[in-house]
Parts: sequence; C-alpha cells; structure tokens
Amino acid sequence: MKGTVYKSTGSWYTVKTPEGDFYDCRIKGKFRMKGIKSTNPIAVGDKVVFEIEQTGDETYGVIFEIEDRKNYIIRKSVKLSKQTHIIAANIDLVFLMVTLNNPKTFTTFIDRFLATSEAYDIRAVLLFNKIDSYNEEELSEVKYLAALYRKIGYTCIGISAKQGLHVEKVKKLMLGKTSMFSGHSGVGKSTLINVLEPSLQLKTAEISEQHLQGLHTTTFAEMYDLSFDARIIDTPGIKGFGLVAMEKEEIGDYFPELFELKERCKFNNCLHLDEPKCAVKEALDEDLISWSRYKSYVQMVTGEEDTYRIDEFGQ
Ligand SMILES: Nc1nc2c(ncn2[C@@H]2O[C@H](COP(=O)(O)OP(=O)(O)O)[C@@H](O)[C@H]2O)c(=O)[nH]1
Ligand SMILES: [Mg+2]
Ligand SMILES: [Zn+2]
Repeated sequence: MKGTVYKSTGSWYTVKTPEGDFYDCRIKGKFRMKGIKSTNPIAVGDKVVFEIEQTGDETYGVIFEIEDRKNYIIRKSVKLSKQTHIIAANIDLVFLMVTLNNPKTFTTFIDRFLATSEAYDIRAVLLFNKIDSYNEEELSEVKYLAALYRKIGYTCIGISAKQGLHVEKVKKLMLGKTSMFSGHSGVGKSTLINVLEPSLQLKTAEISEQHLQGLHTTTFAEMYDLSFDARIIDTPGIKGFGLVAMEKEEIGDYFPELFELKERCKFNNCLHLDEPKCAVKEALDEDLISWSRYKSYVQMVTGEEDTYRIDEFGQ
C-alpha cells in the first residue's frame, strides 16, 4: 500500500492512503538517505510504501520503502552538531509572511529566506500582512517592496489576515498543494491559518513553542488536510525553514536576478564583489537590480551578521 506521512513521533508514523484511510506505521530495516546524516529517516510529507502486519492482536503498518523526495527541509538536531533532522519533505509552496512593523521584517531576512527557498527548491510566495493597519506611507512602502520582488519573479500579495482581506487569493494558490507558512513571531501566521480553516483552531500564542525551543527538544512537523483541497505543514517550535549550508560560490545562484547576469561577468567564478567587468556591478550602477538585494547577497557571501545562526529563520 502507498501513502503519505502526516505525522511522526520518531518511532511511529501516521500514514494516509489515497483512499483517505490513516494507518499507524513503523519502519522496517534501515533507511539511509544518500549524503544525509539524519536523526530521522522518514519525515512528514514523505511518500512511502507499507504493508499491514499483525502481531498478536495488534495491527499496524510497516514501512519498507520511501519514494524519492522532490525536496526537503532540515535543521541541525543540536547546535553545532553535524547530525540533521529532516523537518518535512515534498513541500510545494512556502509562504513568507512579512510585516513592516510589529514586528519589523528586514529585507535582509526576506532575502535570506528566499535564497534558502531557492536552495531547497521550494517555490516561495511573499504575503505582506496587516495592510489594514498601515498608513499611506507604509502602504507605499509595501507596494514598493512588492514591485521589487515581483520583478525578480516572486508572487506577492498584500493581505489582512485579521480582516480576511485577499485571503481568497492565498487559498487559490494553495489549491491541490502542500504549503508551509513562515515568518517572524507575531506577523500573523496563526491568525491567517485560523481564517483559512477555522476548525484547526491553532493557538495564536507562541508560549509553548518558545518553551520547546529553549529546551532544544526535537520537534516534529505535522500535516493537516484543509477543507478546500489543500494541505499545510505546521512545524511547532521551528516555524520556518531551518538552515541550509551554502558555499560562497553558490549563493549568487539563489538570487535569480544575479544568476541571470552571471554568464556576462568576465570571470565565470565572479562573486560580484570587487572583480573587474562584473555584470552585476554594472547592472547595479544602472539601477537594473536592487541595492537592498545586493546588500543582502554581500552579507551572506562575506558571512557578516552570523548568517547561519541556528533558528535564523522563523524567529
Ligand atoms: N492589524 C492586524 N493585526 C493582525 C493581523 N494578523 C494578525 N494580527 C495580530 O498580530 C498578532 C500576532 O498574530 P499571530 O497570528 O499570533 O502571529 P504568529 O506569531 O505569526 O502566529 C495578534 O495580535 C493578531 O491579532 C492583520 O492582518 N492585521
Ligand atoms: Mg502562531
Ligand atoms: Zn560578477
């Protein structure tokens, strides 16, 4: 039988079949993924093959195969450890919720998040939330940012989760897909999810999540079916992306507008810093690409501000 993992506790997995039945499953044998030192072989979102086994009067599924992942997100299981924990797999869409204030989302954060989503190969969408609370000046800043990111190719939507404004546009993007919601604490993730699916009743408080983070407990994601043919993956205590290790040389590939220019640089290993005849620097001088994006890129390449600090995303 085939199914998708909806929940995992470390040793037990809840698997849903295409017919809609849920099975408690365990793993048979060892699963070693190529190149991944992971504490958990199977994660939420994984597509697995299992068979029903009976021990005494106990019936449960035994997973013996896992299908290739389209993508997956990881975090280090413990600070500084090389072991990783796979948070979730096969994610179609990640929404980054952004607010101008309460809390302020800096463009450097947005850019690191987007670069990470490119590295993970997950499509990212920007949701500018709380537009009901902005004055004219703030609204024009939102419009400016949305235009900036749309030009690069990212879908941007201004919404008010609280008032339900433009939430139907978010729903439309989610149809038939598995999505995740990320963003700083307080941007309105729980509020939006409650509006999308009132029956989920996610708490708007973050206390339990903070508690979990403080203890460095391994937390597990969970997948939920929504009533309108969409699924969301919730990641308690992480609320975001985790981190992905990037080599200096590849960071530019995760900034689509820089990647596009790269072949026109004189040196094919150009880092777009101080090299001569750099197409990125020329495009900057002509205002063809954004300075704030370039600044974020340079910060990531030069390792300023402790870029890969654990929990950088989703705090
Ligand atoms: N004005 C306004 N406030 C919002 C909006 N969405 C959420 N909030 C408020 O922002 C605070 C944090 O929301 P919450 O959903 O808990 O954020 P989370 O930490 O991302 O889950 C709460 O007080 C919400 O009522 C919105 O669209 N407009
Ligand atoms: Mg929340
Ligand atoms: Zn260059």
